Amino acid sequence: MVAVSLLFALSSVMGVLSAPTRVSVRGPILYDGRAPLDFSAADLDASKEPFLTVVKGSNNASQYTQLLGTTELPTPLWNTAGNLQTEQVLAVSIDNSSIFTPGGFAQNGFRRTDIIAQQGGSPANLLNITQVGTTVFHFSVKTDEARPLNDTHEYQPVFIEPSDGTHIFDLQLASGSPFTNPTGDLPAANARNFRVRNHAGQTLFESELTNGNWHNFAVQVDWDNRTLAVLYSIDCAELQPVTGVEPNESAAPGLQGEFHFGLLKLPLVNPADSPEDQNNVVAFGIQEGTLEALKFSGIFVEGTQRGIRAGNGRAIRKIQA
Ligand SMILES: *[C@@H]1O[C@H](CO)[C@@H](O)[C@H](O)[C@H]1NC(C)=O
Ligand SMILES: *[C@@H]1O[C@H](CO)[C@@H](O)[C@H](O)[C@H]1NC(C)=O
Ligand SMILES: *[C@@H]1O[C@H](CO)[C@@H](O)[C@H](O)[C@H]1NC(C)=O
Ligand SMILES: *[C@@H]1O[C@H](CO)[C@@H](O)[C@H](O)[C@H]1NC(C)=O
Ligand SMILES: *[C@@H]1O[C@H](CO)[C@@H](O)[C@H](O)[C@H]1NC(C)=O
Ligand SMILES: CC(=O)N[C@H]1CO[C@H](CO)[C@@H](O)[C@@H]1O
Repeated sequence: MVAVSLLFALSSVMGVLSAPTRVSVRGPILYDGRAPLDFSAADLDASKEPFLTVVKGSNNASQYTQLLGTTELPTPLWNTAGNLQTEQVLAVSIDNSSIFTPGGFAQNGFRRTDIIAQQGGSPANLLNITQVGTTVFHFSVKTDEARPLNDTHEYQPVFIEPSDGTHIFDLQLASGSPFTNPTGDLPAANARNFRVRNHAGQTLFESELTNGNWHNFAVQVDWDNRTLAVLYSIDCAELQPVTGVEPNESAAPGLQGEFHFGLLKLPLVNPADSPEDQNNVVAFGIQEGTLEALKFSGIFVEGTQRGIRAGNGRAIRKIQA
Protein backbone atom coordinates (compact mmCIF):
# COMPACT_ATOMS: atom_id res chain seq x y z
CA MET A 1 0.00 0.00 0.00
CA VAL A 2 2.76 2.39 0.97
CA ALA A 3 4.68 1.65 -2.22
CA VAL A 4 1.59 2.28 -4.34
CA SER A 5 0.82 5.64 -2.71
CA LEU A 6 4.47 6.63 -3.14
CA LEU A 7 4.31 5.87 -6.84
CA PHE A 8 1.22 8.04 -7.14
CA ALA A 9 2.90 10.86 -5.23
CA LEU A 10 5.96 10.71 -7.45
CA SER A 11 4.09 10.50 -10.73
CA SER A 12 1.85 13.42 -9.79
CA VAL A 13 4.92 15.53 -9.04
CA MET A 14 6.46 14.56 -12.36
CA GLY A 15 3.17 15.25 -14.10
CA VAL A 16 3.29 18.81 -12.83
CA LEU A 17 6.84 19.17 -14.08
CA SER A 18 6.07 17.96 -17.58
CA ALA A 19 3.08 20.29 -17.95
CA PRO A 20 3.84 23.26 -20.21
CA THR A 21 5.11 26.20 -18.16
CA ARG A 22 7.41 29.08 -18.90
CA VAL A 23 10.05 27.39 -16.76
CA SER A 24 12.00 24.87 -18.80
CA VAL A 25 11.73 21.23 -17.71
CA ARG A 26 14.34 20.04 -15.21
CA GLY A 27 15.07 16.81 -13.41
CA PRO A 28 12.54 15.31 -11.02
CA ILE A 29 11.59 16.94 -7.73
CA LEU A 30 11.86 14.02 -5.33
CA TYR A 31 10.42 15.75 -2.26
CA ASP A 32 8.58 19.06 -2.11
CA GLY A 33 8.46 20.80 1.28
CA ARG A 34 7.26 24.16 -0.04
CA ALA A 35 4.04 24.70 1.94
CA PRO A 36 1.16 25.42 -0.47
CA LEU A 37 -0.90 28.53 0.31
CA ASP A 38 -3.81 26.37 1.47
CA PHE A 39 -1.69 24.39 3.95
CA SER A 40 -3.26 25.09 7.37
CA ALA A 41 -2.45 25.12 11.07
CA ALA A 42 -4.67 22.03 11.43
CA ASP A 43 -2.55 20.31 8.75
CA LEU A 44 0.57 21.08 10.80
CA ASP A 45 -1.05 19.75 13.96
CA ALA A 46 -2.01 16.55 12.13
CA SER A 47 1.54 16.02 10.74
CA LYS A 48 0.00 16.09 7.27
CA GLU A 49 2.29 15.39 4.34
CA PRO A 50 4.88 16.70 3.58
CA PHE A 51 5.78 17.49 7.24
CA LEU A 52 6.18 15.30 10.32
CA THR A 53 5.82 17.69 13.27
CA VAL A 54 6.26 15.51 16.36
CA VAL A 55 9.71 16.78 17.44
CA LYS A 56 8.63 19.72 19.65
CA GLY A 57 7.50 20.69 23.13
CA SER A 58 4.17 19.88 24.76
CA ASN A 59 2.02 22.38 22.82
CA ASN A 60 0.43 21.77 19.42
CA ALA A 61 2.73 21.98 16.42
CA SER A 62 0.96 25.09 15.10
CA GLN A 63 1.80 26.95 18.32
CA TYR A 64 5.50 26.54 17.50
CA THR A 65 5.34 26.90 13.71
CA GLN A 66 3.43 29.75 12.07
CA LEU A 67 2.29 29.59 8.45
CA LEU A 68 2.65 33.17 7.22
CA GLY A 69 0.26 32.97 4.25
CA THR A 70 0.59 36.01 2.02
CA THR A 71 1.81 38.28 4.83
CA GLU A 72 5.46 37.51 4.09
CA LEU A 73 7.16 36.77 0.77
CA PRO A 74 9.10 33.52 0.52
CA THR A 75 12.49 33.32 -1.22
CA PRO A 76 12.09 34.95 -4.63
CA LEU A 77 14.12 32.14 -6.27
CA TRP A 78 11.11 29.86 -6.75
CA ASN A 79 8.30 32.42 -6.59
CA THR A 80 8.80 34.77 -9.50
CA ALA A 81 6.92 33.02 -12.32
CA GLY A 82 4.24 35.52 -13.36
CA ASN A 83 4.94 37.30 -10.05
CA LEU A 84 2.90 34.60 -8.34
CA GLN A 85 3.63 33.50 -4.82
CA THR A 86 3.37 29.71 -4.86
CA GLU A 87 4.30 28.83 -1.29
CA GLN A 88 4.05 30.28 2.20
CA VAL A 89 6.82 30.96 4.69
CA LEU A 90 7.10 28.78 7.79
CA ALA A 91 8.31 30.62 10.90
CA VAL A 92 9.61 27.97 13.28
CA SER A 93 9.86 29.08 16.91
CA ILE A 94 11.06 27.81 20.27
CA ASP A 95 10.20 28.94 23.77
CA ASN A 96 10.79 27.54 27.24
CA SER A 97 8.19 24.83 26.65
CA SER A 98 10.11 23.49 23.62
CA ILE A 99 11.44 20.43 25.41
CA PHE A 100 11.13 17.27 23.30
CA THR A 101 10.45 14.18 25.42
CA PRO A 102 10.91 11.04 23.30
CA GLY A 103 10.08 7.84 25.18
CA GLY A 104 9.64 9.76 28.44
CA PHE A 105 13.20 11.11 28.41
CA ALA A 106 13.06 14.93 28.52
CA GLN A 107 15.71 16.68 26.42
CA ASN A 108 16.05 19.45 29.02
CA GLY A 109 19.35 20.69 27.58
CA PHE A 110 17.82 21.56 24.21
CA ARG A 111 15.02 23.78 23.09
CA ARG A 112 13.83 22.50 19.72
CA THR A 113 11.12 22.48 17.10
CA ASP A 114 12.03 20.23 14.17
CA ILE A 115 10.04 19.64 11.02
CA ILE A 116 10.93 16.36 9.33
CA ALA A 117 10.42 15.56 5.66
CA GLN A 118 8.01 12.68 5.16
CA GLN A 119 6.13 10.97 2.35
CA GLY A 120 3.43 8.29 2.48
CA GLY A 121 3.23 8.74 6.26
CA SER A 122 6.91 8.25 7.14
CA PRO A 123 10.36 9.83 6.72
CA ALA A 124 11.72 6.33 5.98
CA ASN A 125 9.79 6.18 2.71
CA LEU A 126 11.89 9.08 1.41
CA LEU A 127 15.29 7.48 2.01
CA ASN A 128 15.46 5.36 -1.14
CA ILE A 129 13.94 8.21 -3.17
CA THR A 130 15.95 11.23 -2.02
CA GLN A 131 19.15 9.57 -0.75
CA VAL A 132 20.40 7.45 -3.66
CA GLY A 133 22.57 8.49 -6.59
CA THR A 134 23.29 12.22 -6.48
CA THR A 135 20.60 14.48 -5.05
CA VAL A 136 20.37 18.14 -4.03
CA PHE A 137 18.78 19.43 -0.80
CA HIS A 138 17.43 22.98 -1.15
CA PHE A 139 16.50 25.27 1.76
CA SER A 140 16.21 29.03 2.26
CA VAL A 141 16.54 30.71 5.65
CA LYS A 142 15.74 34.20 6.94
CA THR A 143 16.07 35.66 10.42
CA ASP A 144 12.95 36.67 12.36
CA GLU A 145 13.92 40.11 13.62
CA ALA A 146 11.03 40.30 16.07
CA ARG A 147 12.14 37.03 17.70
CA PRO A 148 15.95 37.02 17.36
CA LEU A 149 18.34 34.21 18.18
CA ASN A 150 20.89 34.56 20.98
CA ASP A 151 24.44 35.02 19.66
CA THR A 152 25.93 33.31 22.68
CA HIS A 153 24.38 29.96 21.74
CA GLU A 154 24.86 27.37 19.00
CA TYR A 155 21.89 26.44 16.78
CA GLN A 156 21.51 23.61 14.27
CA PRO A 157 18.56 24.51 12.03
CA VAL A 158 19.01 22.03 9.12
CA PHE A 159 20.50 18.55 8.99
CA ILE A 160 20.18 15.01 7.67
CA GLU A 161 20.33 12.75 10.71
CA PRO A 162 20.77 8.97 10.50
CA SER A 163 19.69 6.91 13.52
CA ASP A 164 23.26 7.05 14.87
CA GLY A 165 22.72 10.74 15.68
CA THR A 166 25.41 12.00 13.29
CA HIS A 167 24.71 14.48 10.47
CA ILE A 168 25.38 13.72 6.79
CA PHE A 169 25.66 17.51 6.57
CA ASP A 170 24.25 20.37 8.62
CA LEU A 171 23.69 24.10 8.78
CA GLN A 172 25.01 25.59 12.02
CA LEU A 173 24.22 29.10 13.27
CA ALA A 174 25.86 31.46 15.74
CA SER A 175 28.89 29.50 14.74
CA GLY A 176 31.23 31.91 16.48
CA SER A 177 29.73 30.61 19.71
CA PRO A 178 29.63 26.85 19.27
CA PHE A 179 28.96 24.83 22.39
CA THR A 180 32.22 24.34 24.26
CA ASN A 181 33.02 22.91 27.66
CA PRO A 182 34.27 24.95 29.42
CA THR A 183 32.37 27.90 27.95
CA GLY A 184 34.62 30.32 26.05
CA ASP A 185 34.31 34.11 25.69
CA LEU A 186 30.77 34.88 24.48
CA PRO A 187 29.70 35.92 21.99
CA ALA A 188 32.66 35.33 19.69
CA ALA A 189 33.48 37.87 16.96
CA ASN A 190 31.85 35.95 14.10
CA ALA A 191 28.86 34.76 16.09
CA ARG A 192 26.43 35.96 13.41
CA ASN A 193 27.86 33.58 10.83
CA PHE A 194 26.33 30.40 9.48
CA ARG A 195 28.35 27.35 8.52
CA VAL A 196 27.57 24.42 6.24
CA ARG A 197 29.44 21.46 7.72
CA ASN A 198 30.25 17.92 6.60
CA HIS A 199 29.68 14.67 8.46
CA ALA A 200 32.94 15.14 10.36
CA GLY A 201 31.78 18.60 11.55
CA GLN A 202 34.30 20.38 9.31
CA THR A 203 33.20 23.70 7.77
CA LEU A 204 32.67 23.62 3.99
CA PHE A 205 31.26 27.16 3.64
CA GLU A 206 30.83 30.07 6.06
CA SER A 207 29.33 33.54 5.69
CA GLU A 208 27.27 36.09 7.62
CA LEU A 209 23.58 35.50 8.32
CA THR A 210 22.49 39.05 7.57
CA ASN A 211 19.04 40.24 8.64
CA GLY A 212 16.44 41.08 6.01
CA ASN A 213 17.72 38.63 3.38
CA TRP A 214 16.70 35.21 2.20
CA HIS A 215 19.81 33.00 2.34
CA ASN A 216 19.41 30.25 -0.27
CA PHE A 217 21.31 26.99 0.16
CA ALA A 218 21.59 23.83 -1.91
CA VAL A 219 23.73 20.88 -0.84
CA GLN A 220 24.61 18.30 -3.48
CA VAL A 221 25.09 14.86 -1.93
CA ASP A 222 26.69 12.02 -3.90
CA TRP A 223 25.44 9.04 -1.89
CA ASP A 224 27.66 6.53 -3.71
CA ASN A 225 30.99 8.36 -3.68
CA ARG A 226 30.21 10.09 -0.37
CA THR A 227 30.91 13.66 -1.38
CA LEU A 228 29.24 17.02 -0.74
CA ALA A 229 29.14 20.27 -2.73
CA VAL A 230 27.49 23.51 -1.59
CA LEU A 231 25.64 26.13 -3.64
CA TYR A 232 24.47 29.44 -2.17
CA SER A 233 22.91 32.79 -3.05
CA ILE A 234 21.13 35.74 -1.44
CA ASP A 235 17.55 36.77 -2.27
CA CYS A 236 16.83 36.51 -6.03
CA ALA A 237 20.44 35.88 -7.10
CA GLU A 238 20.79 32.50 -8.79
CA LEU A 239 22.50 29.70 -6.87
CA GLN A 240 26.26 29.45 -7.46
CA PRO A 241 28.69 26.73 -6.34
CA VAL A 242 30.67 27.95 -3.31
CA THR A 243 32.71 24.76 -2.81
CA GLY A 244 34.13 22.05 -5.01
CA VAL A 245 33.15 18.40 -4.63
CA GLU A 246 34.37 17.67 -1.09
CA PRO A 247 34.99 14.21 0.40
CA ASN A 248 32.61 13.16 3.17
CA GLU A 249 33.98 9.70 3.84
CA SER A 250 33.33 9.71 7.57
CA ALA A 251 29.69 9.05 6.60
CA ALA A 252 29.70 5.24 6.35
CA PRO A 253 28.69 3.64 3.05
CA GLY A 254 24.90 3.30 2.82
CA LEU A 255 24.23 5.78 5.65
CA GLN A 256 20.91 7.59 5.12
CA GLY A 257 18.85 9.74 7.50
CA GLU A 258 15.89 11.98 8.21
CA PHE A 259 15.91 15.45 6.67
CA HIS A 260 15.19 17.98 9.47
CA PHE A 261 14.66 21.73 9.38
CA GLY A 262 13.62 24.04 12.22
CA LEU A 263 15.32 25.35 15.32
CA LEU A 264 17.54 23.31 17.65
CA LYS A 265 19.22 25.45 20.32
CA LEU A 266 22.11 24.02 22.32
CA PRO A 267 22.60 25.02 25.99
CA LEU A 268 25.55 26.66 27.73
CA VAL A 269 27.45 24.69 30.35
CA ASN A 270 25.95 25.08 33.80
CA PRO A 271 28.84 25.31 36.33
CA ALA A 272 26.49 23.93 38.99
CA ASP A 273 26.19 20.58 37.15
CA SER A 274 28.56 17.65 37.75
CA PRO A 275 31.52 17.38 35.32
CA GLU A 276 29.82 14.40 33.65
CA ASP A 277 26.50 16.22 33.21
CA GLN A 278 28.26 19.31 31.85
CA ASN A 279 29.10 17.32 28.70
CA ASN A 280 25.54 16.04 28.32
CA VAL A 281 24.10 18.77 26.08
CA VAL A 282 20.89 16.82 25.47
CA ALA A 283 19.80 16.71 29.11
CA PHE A 284 21.71 19.45 30.97
CA GLY A 285 22.85 23.07 30.70
CA ILE A 286 21.62 26.64 30.70
CA GLN A 287 18.69 27.82 28.58
CA GLU A 288 17.09 31.23 28.98
CA GLY A 289 13.68 30.01 27.77
CA THR A 290 13.28 32.96 25.38
CA LEU A 291 10.90 33.09 22.42
CA GLU A 292 13.03 32.85 19.25
CA ALA A 293 12.29 31.97 15.63
CA LEU A 294 13.74 31.41 12.19
CA LYS A 295 11.92 31.58 8.84
CA PHE A 296 12.07 28.93 6.10
CA SER A 297 10.95 28.59 2.50
CA GLY A 298 12.14 26.85 -0.67
CA ILE A 299 12.53 23.41 0.90
CA PHE A 300 12.78 20.64 -1.70
CA VAL A 301 15.00 17.81 -2.91
CA GLU A 302 15.77 17.17 -6.56
CA GLY A 303 17.57 14.61 -8.68
CA THR A 304 20.54 15.82 -10.73
CA GLN A 305 20.03 13.88 -13.95
CA ARG A 306 19.20 17.11 -15.78
CA GLY A 307 21.13 19.63 -13.71
CA ILE A 308 20.43 21.66 -10.56
CA ARG A 309 17.70 24.29 -10.34
CA ALA A 310 19.46 27.62 -9.76
CA GLY A 311 16.40 29.89 -9.55
CA ASN A 312 14.57 32.20 -11.92
CA GLY A 313 13.76 29.25 -14.18
CA ARG A 314 17.41 28.42 -14.85
CA ALA A 315 19.44 25.30 -14.13
CA ILE A 316 23.16 24.68 -13.90
CA ARG A 317 25.15 21.48 -14.34
CA LYS A 318 25.75 19.11 -11.48
CA ILE A 319 28.97 20.12 -9.66
CA GLN A 320 31.76 17.89 -10.97
CA ALA A 321 34.87 16.68 -9.15
C1 LIG B 1 -4.30 21.44 20.59
O1 LIG B 1 -5.32 21.41 19.63
C2 LIG B 1 -6.48 20.70 20.08
C3 LIG B 1 -7.42 20.58 18.89
O2 LIG B 1 -7.59 21.83 18.26
C4 LIG B 1 -7.08 21.45 21.24
O3 LIG B 1 -8.19 20.76 21.72
C5 LIG B 1 -6.04 21.54 22.35
O4 LIG B 1 -6.52 22.33 23.41
C6 LIG B 1 -4.75 22.16 21.84
N1 LIG B 1 -3.72 22.02 22.85
C7 LIG B 1 -3.03 23.08 23.28
C8 LIG B 1 -1.97 22.78 24.28
O5 LIG B 1 -3.24 24.20 22.90
C1 LIG C 1 12.17 26.92 31.74
O1 LIG C 1 11.78 25.59 31.94
C2 LIG C 1 12.59 24.90 32.86
C3 LIG C 1 12.23 23.44 32.81
O2 LIG C 1 10.85 23.26 32.86
C4 LIG C 1 12.42 25.53 34.23
O3 LIG C 1 13.24 24.89 35.16
C5 LIG C 1 12.80 27.00 34.14
O4 LIG C 1 12.54 27.64 35.37
C6 LIG C 1 12.05 27.71 33.05
N1 LIG C 1 12.63 29.02 32.83
C7 LIG C 1 11.88 30.10 32.69
C8 LIG C 1 12.60 31.38 32.43
O5 LIG C 1 10.66 30.06 32.77
C1 LIG D 1 16.24 0.84 0.57
O1 LIG D 1 16.83 0.00 -0.39
C2 LIG D 1 17.70 -0.97 0.18
C3 LIG D 1 18.43 -1.66 -0.94
O2 LIG D 1 17.54 -2.07 -1.95
C4 LIG D 1 16.87 -1.92 1.05
O3 LIG D 1 17.71 -2.86 1.65
C5 LIG D 1 16.18 -1.10 2.13
O4 LIG D 1 15.33 -1.93 2.88
C6 LIG D 1 15.37 0.03 1.53
N1 LIG D 1 14.92 0.87 2.61
C7 LIG D 1 13.67 1.29 2.71
C8 LIG D 1 13.37 2.16 3.90
O5 LIG D 1 12.81 1.01 1.92
C1 LIG E 1 21.55 35.09 25.77
O1 LIG E 1 22.14 34.07 26.56
C2 LIG E 1 22.99 34.59 27.59
C3 LIG E 1 23.65 33.40 28.26
O2 LIG E 1 22.73 32.61 28.95
C4 LIG E 1 22.19 35.44 28.54
O3 LIG E 1 23.05 36.00 29.50
C5 LIG E 1 21.48 36.56 27.78
O4 LIG E 1 20.63 37.25 28.64
C6 LIG E 1 20.67 35.97 26.63
N1 LIG E 1 20.14 37.05 25.84
C7 LIG E 1 18.84 37.23 25.67
C8 LIG E 1 18.44 38.38 24.82
O5 LIG E 1 18.01 36.49 26.16
C1 LIG F 1 32.76 8.10 -8.21
O1 LIG F 1 33.93 7.34 -7.99
C2 LIG F 1 34.25 6.49 -9.07
C3 LIG F 1 35.39 5.59 -8.61
O2 LIG F 1 36.41 6.34 -8.02
C4 LIG F 1 34.59 7.35 -10.28
O3 LIG F 1 34.88 6.53 -11.36
C5 LIG F 1 33.39 8.23 -10.60
O4 LIG F 1 33.74 9.13 -11.64
C6 LIG F 1 32.98 9.02 -9.40
N1 LIG F 1 31.75 9.73 -9.71
C7 LIG F 1 31.61 11.02 -9.49
C8 LIG F 1 30.29 11.58 -9.84
O5 LIG F 1 32.49 11.73 -9.00
C1 LIG G 1 36.64 11.14 8.77
C2 LIG G 1 36.51 11.66 7.37
O1 LIG G 1 36.27 10.92 6.45
N1 LIG G 1 36.65 12.94 7.23
C3 LIG G 1 36.71 13.53 5.94
C4 LIG G 1 35.45 14.30 5.66
O2 LIG G 1 35.60 15.13 4.54
C5 LIG G 1 36.73 16.01 4.64
C6 LIG G 1 36.72 16.93 3.44
O3 LIG G 1 35.53 17.62 3.35
C7 LIG G 1 38.00 15.24 4.72
O4 LIG G 1 39.10 16.13 4.82
C8 LIG G 1 37.95 14.38 5.94
O5 LIG G 1 39.09 13.54 5.96
